[in-house]
Order: sequence, then C-alpha cells, then structure tokens
Amino acid sequence: MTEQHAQQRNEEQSSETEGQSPETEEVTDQIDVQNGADSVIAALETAGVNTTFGIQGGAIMPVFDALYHSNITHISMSHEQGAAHAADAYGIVSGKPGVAMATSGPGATNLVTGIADASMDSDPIIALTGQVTSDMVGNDAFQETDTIGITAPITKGNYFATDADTVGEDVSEAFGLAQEGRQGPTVVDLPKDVTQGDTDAEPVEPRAPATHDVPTAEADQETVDAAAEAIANANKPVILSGGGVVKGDASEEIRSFAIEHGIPVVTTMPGLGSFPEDHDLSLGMGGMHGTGTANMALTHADLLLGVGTRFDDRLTGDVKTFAPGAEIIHVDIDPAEISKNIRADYPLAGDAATVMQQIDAATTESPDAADWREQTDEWKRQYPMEYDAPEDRPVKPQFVVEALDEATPDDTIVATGVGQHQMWAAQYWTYREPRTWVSSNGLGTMGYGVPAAIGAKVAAPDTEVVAFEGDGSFLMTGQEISVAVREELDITVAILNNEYVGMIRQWQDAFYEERRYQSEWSWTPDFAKLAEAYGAQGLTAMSYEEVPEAIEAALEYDGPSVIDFHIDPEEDVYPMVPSGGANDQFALEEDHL
Ligand SMILES: Cc1ncc(C[n+]2csc(CCOP(=O)(O)OP(=O)(O)O)c2C)c(N)n1
Repeated sequence: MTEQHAQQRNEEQSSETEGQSPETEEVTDQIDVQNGADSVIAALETAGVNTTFGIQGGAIMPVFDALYHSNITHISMSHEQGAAHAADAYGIVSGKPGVAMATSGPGATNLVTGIADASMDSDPIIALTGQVTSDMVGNDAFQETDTIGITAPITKGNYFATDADTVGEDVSEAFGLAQEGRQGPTVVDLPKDVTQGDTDAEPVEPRAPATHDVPTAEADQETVDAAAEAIANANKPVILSGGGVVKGDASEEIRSFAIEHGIPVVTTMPGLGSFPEDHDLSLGMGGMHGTGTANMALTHADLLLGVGTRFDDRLTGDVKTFAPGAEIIHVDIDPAEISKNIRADYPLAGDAATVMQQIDAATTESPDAADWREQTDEWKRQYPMEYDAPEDRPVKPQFVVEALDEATPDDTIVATGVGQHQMWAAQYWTYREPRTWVSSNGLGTMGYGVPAAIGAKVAAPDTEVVAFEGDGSFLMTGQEISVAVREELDITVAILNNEYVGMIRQWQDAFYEERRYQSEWSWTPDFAKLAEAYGAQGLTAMSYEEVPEAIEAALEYDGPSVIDFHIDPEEDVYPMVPSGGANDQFALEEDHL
C-alpha cells in the first residue's frame, strides 16, 4: 500500500514538472521535502533505509504522513516493545541500524525495554519518537513524557529536535552514531511543531557527530607485535570470539587465523556463529551455561586472545578465577571495554577485522600447542553435550532443538526468548555462520523471540527463521504473530512448553530448597489454537513421533507457524557455573551445585 501511495505522489510530482528539462522530470525515489517530517524521512531514505517498524499516534502522525509519501515500507507492530525488538533483530541480521517509530508518552516508554536491550548487546537501532509541541514541553501535556531523560542512560546518544531545518541532520547524525564504531541505539525525539514546520532542507548522508570518537581501525603496531610474539610462545592458547566479531564482520579473519595456527576457539553467547561449531577447533560456548570443554580451556589457557567481548559476568564468573594463568590479549573497538572487567596484558583498541589482520601479519610462528589440542579433545570426550531421553518421560527440549536444526539449512537464523529454552537453543543448535544467533544476551528480555524473528525475516526474506520461545516468554509478546500473518512472513515459532517459568523453577530447586513459588503454572493456553486465532498455522507435538511431523508441517507451510512442543517440565539446563563461581567448577547436575 505504501508503495502505491508513493507512486501516486511521484506521479503527482512528475506531472507538476511537466514541460521542464528531462533531468527534473525524472521520478526519483526520494521524498520531496516540504516540512520537518519529510526531512526525517528523506534522511532515512538517504541512509538506505527501506523498512521501519512501529506504531503511530498523535505526536508522530506528521512523520507517518511523510512515510505515506515515501517508498519506505512500514511494518505496524502490535506493541512498541515488539517494534524495538524487530528493529534490533533487523540491525543484527543486516548490520545496518533498524528503525523503530513510536508516538510520545506511552509509545516512547513502550520502546524503552527494546532500547535498553539494544544498548546491552551493542545492537544498532534508531528510535524516532513523537513529542508534544515544543511550547507544551514541561506542561504535563497529553502524552508527554521526558523521552530524552528516560533514554539517556540506555542510548549511545539522543537528540531533541528543535528546528524543522535541522531535524533531518539530527536523524542522519543519530543514524551514523548508531552504526559507527561500537554500534548501539540512538533516539531522536520529534516535537510535533518541528515535524510540521516548513523546510526544504536537503538530506545529508548519515555521519556520526564530529565530536564522536570513532577509534582508529588499526591498533597500536608495537602492542600487536608483542601480542603476536606471546601467541607464538604460548602452549595453551585459546581464542575467545565475542559478539564484536559478528558485528565487526571479522569471522573470516578469526576462522583463518585459528586454523592456520591450530588455536582452539571458544565463543561467547553473542559470539555464537562467529566460528563454525562443527569445526574440530571449536570448543563451543563459554560461561554460565557453556560447555565443560570451553570452561576448562578458559581456565587452563596460558594465553587468551579475546576479540569483541566485554568479558561480562555470565562469561567470566568470578573474575579472580577467570583464566588465572593466561596472558590476555584484548581486541575491542571500544577502548572503554579494555581492562574494564579483566586486565589486558596486550590492549588492542581497534576494528576487530583490521586488528586480526594485523595480528595475522605479525604472527610468523604457530604456537606449539599439539598437547593442548589433545587436552581439549580429551575434555570434549569427558564433557559431551548429551542428555537422556527415556521413553517414559515427555519429549526432551534438546531433542526438539536438534531436530529443528537438522531439518533446516545451515544458515537458518535462530531467534529466542529468555529462559531455559534460550540456553538449550544456544547449546544444542550447531551455529555455523555469523548473524544467525539473534537473542537478548545482555538484558535477558523475555518476549524477545517472536518480534525478533519478524525483524530477522524482514532483513533476510530468503533465509529460514526459527524462534525458540518459552511458554512464559511467548505470553509476553506472542501477539506479534498477528503481524507475521499480516505481513505474510514465513517464520516458525517453536514453543518449548514446560508449563513452568522454567528457569525460575530451576533456580528455586537449586538455590531456594525447591520452594517453587509462582513458577509452576501446570496450565498454559492452547498455543496452537491461539496461533490459529491470529491466522497462523498452529501445531502441537506431544511425543517424539510428533516432533518431526510438526516440524515438517511448519516448514512446508507458506506462512507463520507456531508449534507447541510439550516438553519434559522437569528438565534443567546444564552444565551450569553458578553466578560468581569459578568456570572450571561447573555443575553437570543439581547435586553438583
Ligand atoms: C521481562 C523479563 N521478566 C522477567 C524475567 C526473569 N526470568 C528469567 S527466565 C524466566 C522464566 C522464563 O520462562 P519461560 O519463558 O516459560 O521459559 P523457560 O525458562 O521455561 O524455558 C523469568 C521469569 C526476564 N528475564 N525478563
């Protein structure tokens, strides 16, 4: 519909220019700027945006009216939180900032969880929020809220637009800031008088503000040389590949360096997919629910090359016991991350791909690590990712994850909610490519999965997209499935339904003497019927036989499917390093805690 309207306006514009020179007669894709709102949209067009996610309302209406005249496709979500998560996933998958739009007041506050989520994971999004007219700001006007104040601590930068002539520049700058250097969320708050004000300002290319300190792409060469020597002299080296490797498109550099020098690789959770997990050198994910092998290797390494990781507490456990015998090389685009949590012996601030190329060029000798690789292979045998699947118990969630992985192509994108299901999706799916793991790693936001699957599918329409959700997480944002139906997005939502808020139940069992207060529901809605009510295909799988049948039906269906997998409610996520514990003291079952 938007395209039709844009065509109509373009036709109007071209008929207005009849009789002029051929150049001016040409119908362009760019909106004709007449007011501040047009300028906002022109800035997005100039930045190459073709999709926005959001919900309209009074204060943002001028911007939506400008969108009506644009070729940008807008996807109306059910809730602004969904818009922020969809934009976030779009940003992860495409590498370009996703755009979320909302009105003032509740529209803006509903975006807040998604903005905070993007901030924690360094995901590039730009949020455009409507605001009451400038003369009403501070009056407690209808739907007024201090969006700038609320979002200041959770954005890379935010802008209060003051003038129709410059609002387009504000948007371009916010866009540039979101995508340059360490990525993250930005906000532009748009008072209605500014978007309605007359202007014919020309759009400018997105560019972070001149004052923004984008770290130089290359790291200090002397430190690189010293780090390369340390690598060559190591006997127990490990590469720790983080989310910054994915964001910085450095996966190929990590892969070739690890293989050339025979260095085992652990990934962080945001780093899943940055190194192929089916490669011999892959030790899997490290941290709280990481593999035993990864956590043993992190603990016993004598050299750790951490790239694009902020060494967060879920990865390190107790920092005093983290990689105690290792020299640390830390590569990060954000100098503020270096030595923040773990002291770096070789601090290398710079772009992950570029610095890896520098390290590669400087490393002329491979470490003597044959014994170490034998040791990591031994740990793999000792701590395999296995689970029991007795026939007299309900279906194990790990089986569902593996079955979906097997039934889908290698580049399938996995989105998740938060809870046990997120961890099983991280542990039992084999990630082979970057930008295939789309999850709320840092903020841990339940309900992220369905809207994220929508954003991911819009960014990569030809790629299979699967969302793993818990019953609890699905109930937070599951209504967004109506958007997938309306937009004809062929996604598969797999609910790992244990009729518990399972991760809470697991912690209550382990740390609160099994007092399962408010975590056992023993009843959940009929999710298949709920999906059908929204217009999606609804499926239920109660047994091992029904799992592949349901998966096949979902993948064959041309449109969104929701599969309600009834899983063993008593299944727990292991291995587990308790919060603040030592990585090599992981528990393989509750009794070990
Ligand atoms: C928005 C939000 N509220 C609360 C929590 C705390 N929390 C973490 S996991 C969890 C339970 C999730 O239950 P469910 O979605 O059913 O997934 P399961 O653990 O059973 O796989 C809760 C309540 C959270 N992470 N996010």
